[in-house]
Amino acid sequence: MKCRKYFRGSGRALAFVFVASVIWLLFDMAALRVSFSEVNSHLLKERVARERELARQNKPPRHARPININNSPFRDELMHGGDVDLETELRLPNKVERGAFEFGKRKNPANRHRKVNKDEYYPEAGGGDVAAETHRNSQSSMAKFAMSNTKTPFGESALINVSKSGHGGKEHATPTARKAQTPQVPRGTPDDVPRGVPVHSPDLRKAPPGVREEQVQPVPDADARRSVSRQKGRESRASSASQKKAPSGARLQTEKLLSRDGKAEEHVVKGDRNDGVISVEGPLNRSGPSLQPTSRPEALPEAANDTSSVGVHPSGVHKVMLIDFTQKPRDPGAVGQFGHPASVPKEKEQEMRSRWSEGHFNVYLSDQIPADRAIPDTRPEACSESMVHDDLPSTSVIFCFVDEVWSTLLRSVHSVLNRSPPHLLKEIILVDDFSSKDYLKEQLDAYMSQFPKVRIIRLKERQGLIRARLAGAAVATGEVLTFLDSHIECNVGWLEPLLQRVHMDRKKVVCPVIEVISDKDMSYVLVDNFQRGIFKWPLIFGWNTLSEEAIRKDNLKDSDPIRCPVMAGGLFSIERNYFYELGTYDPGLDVWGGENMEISFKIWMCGGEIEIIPCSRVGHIFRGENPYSFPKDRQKTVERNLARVAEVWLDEYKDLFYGHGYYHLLNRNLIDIGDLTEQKQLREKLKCKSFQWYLENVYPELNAPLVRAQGLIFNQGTRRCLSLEKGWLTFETCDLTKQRQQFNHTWMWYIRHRDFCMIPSTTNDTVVLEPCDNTKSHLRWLHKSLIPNSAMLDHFVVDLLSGRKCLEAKVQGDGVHLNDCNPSSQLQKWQFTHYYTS
Ligand code: LR7
Ligand code: MN
Repeated sequence: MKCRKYFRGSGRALAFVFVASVIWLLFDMAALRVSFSEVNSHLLKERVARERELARQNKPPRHARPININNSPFRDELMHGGDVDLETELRLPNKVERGAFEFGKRKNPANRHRKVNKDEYYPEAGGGDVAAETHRNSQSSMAKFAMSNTKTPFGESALINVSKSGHGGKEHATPTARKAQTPQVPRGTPDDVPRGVPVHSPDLRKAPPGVREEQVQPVPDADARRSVSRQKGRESRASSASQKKAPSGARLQTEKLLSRDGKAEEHVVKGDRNDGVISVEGPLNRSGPSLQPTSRPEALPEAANDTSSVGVHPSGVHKVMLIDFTQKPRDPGAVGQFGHPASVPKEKEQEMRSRWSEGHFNVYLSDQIPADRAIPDTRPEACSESMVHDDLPSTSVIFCFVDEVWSTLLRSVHSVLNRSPPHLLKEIILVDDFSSKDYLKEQLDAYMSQFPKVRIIRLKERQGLIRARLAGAAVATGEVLTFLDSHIECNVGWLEPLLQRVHMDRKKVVCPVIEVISDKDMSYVLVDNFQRGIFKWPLIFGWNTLSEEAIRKDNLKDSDPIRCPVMAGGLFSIERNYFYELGTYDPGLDVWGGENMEISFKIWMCGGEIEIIPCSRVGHIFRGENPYSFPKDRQKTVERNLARVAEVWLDEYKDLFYGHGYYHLLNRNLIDIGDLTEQKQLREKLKCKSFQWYLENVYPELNAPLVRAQGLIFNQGTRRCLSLEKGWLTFETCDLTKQRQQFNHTWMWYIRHRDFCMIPSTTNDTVVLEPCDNTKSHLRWLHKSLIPNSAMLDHFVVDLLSGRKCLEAKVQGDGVHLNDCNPSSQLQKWQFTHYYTS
C-alpha cells in the first residue's frame, strides 16, 4: 500500500524520471564504449604484442643455429658465405643490388605486388552498374553505409567526399552521368607544351600569382554541390546544435565553390563532424600579399595554421577522412586516370625511348597523366572504419629531389595537397639538391607560388639525399616530419593513420605501405599484405612477408600496424623533436644509400619503434637506375656509407657485414670512412641497446652467427683434435670440455683461439699464433674442398706470395705445418664440430 502511494501523482512522475535517467545513463556509457573500442583494441593488441615480446626475450642464444645460403643472392660470390634462412625474397633493393652489390640479378619489384583488379577497383571502367558487394575497397562499404542512412562521425559530409573521390563506390558506377557533370579537361599533346610540363597543366600555370590556394580544395561536382545546399538548409539548426555539443567543434575550412556564373569563389566552410552539417558563409576575402615560395610558413593564413580549430567529436575521435580534392573536375578519360595503365601510341614510341633516361621510367607517359589523377583506394577494408584522434599533430612534408622529372614532382606535391586534411598539413618543403635542370628553377618557383604551403629550399651544392633531408628538417615547423621521395602518389586517407600512431606514442616512427607505380605503364599497383622491411647481409634491404604463424600468433588483421625491423628509407613520419633527440641521420653519410639502415638501427636500439601502417598507402616509382649522377664513384659511396653504419651500430656483428664480401672495406688505406667519434658518442649518450638486443627482440628471424664455424677441429689423418698448449699447436684426443681445443673460423676466415689467430710464417712452412686483427688479410684461411664442385669443407687453404699452401698435421701428430695442397691427403683434411654456413 505504502509503495502504491509513491506511485501516485508527483511521486509517480519522479519515479519515472529516475528510471528514465538510469536507462539513459546506461545507453550513454554503452555508446562511449563503442566509440572507443577501436582505439582500445589497438592499444590492447599492442600490449599483448609487447608481453609476447618480453616472453620471447627468454630464448636461447641465437647464434647456435645452422645457416642456409641457398637463397642468398650473393651465394656464388661467397665461397662459404653464411646467410639468413628466411623465406624471403630480396626485392627492390634497387641500386643496392647493382654496382657494389652485383650479386645475382635484380628482381622485379612487381613480384611483391598484386595488380589492382580493374573490375574490383574501377567499376566505372566497366561502364556498368557493378554491385557494391564486389568492391573490396572501403568506399563500397561507405557507399552501403550511405544508403542505409547511417551517420558517420562526419555525417554526410564524409560520404560526399567518398562519392567525389573518383575511385570505386556505387556513385561512380555511371561514367555517363559523371561526364555530364564534369567538363572535360582538354589534354594537349607532347608537341604543344614545353618538354617536361604535364600537358594538362597550362591552366594551372596560368593561375594568377595573387591567388592563394594554400588549401587546394575541390570544385564540387553536382552531387556535392547539391549536398552542400541541402546542408545549407539545415544550417541554423546545425550550428546551434554544434555550439551546444562542442564549442570548438566548428571546423574552419576553405572550400572553392562554383558560383552561379561559373566563377570559383572561396568560402569559409564550417563543418561540424558531429552531425556532418556544412555551412557556407560567403566568399572569403583573400587580398593579402602573395607569399613567395620560400617564405616562412608563419605567414600562412590562419585557417591553414590553426590546428586547434579542428572539430572535436564528443569522444575525441573520428573516422579517417577520405579527402581527394582536385582543382578541376576529373576527366575520366585522361591518360592514366584512376591509376589505369597507360600505353604509348606506336608513333610516340621513339620519343618515349629517348626520354626514358630523364627519369629511368616512362617519362613520356608521366607527362600525359594529370597531375592530380585519381588512384584506386587500395586500403584494407577495415581502414575506412578506423578511428583517429581529433587532435592529431601537424606535419611538414619534406621532398628532396635532384633533377626530378617535372610531371612526377608535381604529381607528388599535388597528391599531398589534395589528399591531406589541410589542418594537418603545415607545409610542404621542397629541397632542391642542386639540380641541373632549368625547369626546376624559376619555372618551379612560379608554379609553386600558387600554393603558399609549399616552400622551396635550394642547396648551393650537391649534398645528397641525407643532408638534403636534414636541410629540410632544419626549417620545418610542423610537429611531425614526413619524408617522401619526389616521385610518389599519396593515396586517400594516407596521412591521418600515420599521425595517429605518432600521436599515440611519439617514439613510433611510421611508414606507409609503399605501393608500386609502374615505371613502364605508370599504373598504380597495390602490394601484398603483411609485408615488412628487413635486411640480409651485407646490410641489403628487402621485403619479407610475415609468416602465417606470426600472423596467427599476434592475431593480426590486414589493417593492423606491422613492426618493421628496417624501413625502406624514403617514406616515413617521425616526430620532429624525437628526430632531433635521436641525433637525426649521421650527416657523414653521402648522397644515397645506407641511411635507412642507420636510422632504423638507431630508432630500435635507442628506444623507438618502426611500424608499417597498412591504412596508409603511397605509390612510388621504382626505377632501374639512378637518374642522377653521383659526385664520386657510386659503388664506393654506398659501401662507405654502409661501413659507417656497421662500425657504429653492429658491435661484434660487424664481422658479418665485412665477411659478406666487404673485406676490402677493412683496409683503411684504401677507403676512408671518415670520423665516427660523434656517432659513437651519440650512441653512448642515448644509452642505446646492443645490436644483439636488436637481433633478439626486433629481428629474431635473422640468422646472425658470429662465426662461420666453431668447436673442435678434427684432423682425419691423425684422428685427433687440434689443441693449443703453452703457446704451441699440437694434437690431443678430442674432448669437447677442453678449452684449449676450442677454435673458431671467423667471418674474416681466421682460425682463432680466443684472441689469437693462426698465421703462416713468412720465412718457412711453420704456423705461428698472433693477436687477431681483422685488417690483416694474410691471416685468412679458406675452408674448402680441393675437388671441384664438392660441397665438402675439409682443407684449410692459405694464399701466400710463394703460392697456395694447405694446413697439414705433422705425421707424428705433434704439430702442424704448411704443405703443397693435396686433395687426397688425409692429414690435410679438417673438420669443425659446428658449421653455421654451408
Ligand atoms: O643526391 C641525391 N639527392 C636527392 O635529393 C640523391 C637523391 N635525392 C632524392 C631523389 O630525387 C629522390 O627523391 O632523394 C630521393 C630518393 O632517391 P631515389 O628515389 O633515387 O632513391 P630510391 O627510391 O631508389 O631508394 C630508396 O633508398 C634510398 C637509400 O638511400 C633512400 O632511402 C630512398 O628514399 C629510398 N626510397 C624508398 O624508400 C622508396 C621505396 C623504395 C624501396 C624499397
Ligand atoms: Mn625513389
